Amino acid sequence: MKLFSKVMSGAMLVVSMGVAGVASAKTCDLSIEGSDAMQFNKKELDASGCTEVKLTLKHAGKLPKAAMGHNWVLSAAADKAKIVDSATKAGPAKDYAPTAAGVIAHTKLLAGGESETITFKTDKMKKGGDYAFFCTFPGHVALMSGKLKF
Ligand SMILES: [Cu+2]
Repeated sequence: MKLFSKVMSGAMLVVSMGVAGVASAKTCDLSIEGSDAMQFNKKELDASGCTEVKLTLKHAGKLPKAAMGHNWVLSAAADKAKIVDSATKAGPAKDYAPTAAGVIAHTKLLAGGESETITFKTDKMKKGGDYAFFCTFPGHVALMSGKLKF
């Protein structure tokens, strides 16, 4: 009887884990704005438990891209510096695109009044990992940087 109940509880555990795996597929809508004052309106975004993220970046300002362009780039915090460096090297002709390895997702560079929505999967991200989002327009990362909880 004891063995039977052990087998049964083991089987039920497997079944409930399978159900949880299906039930946990979740797309999350996140949004953030950049401003003419070189700021994001959020310091933290929460993607905990999201298998897919739909992120909208809105440039709420009015300035042109060449003066105050903003993008939204996501990476492990440890990769941030080299990604910002790669974007600076890409230069204005390539809209300071973040080209280094380690970019998990990114929008294009937006001018005032523009917005873009991107969708990305989180399957390669680690729960509890240290993830950063930032803008790679030269000089912006110091102010335009935040944490993505996962
Ligand atoms: Cu910016």
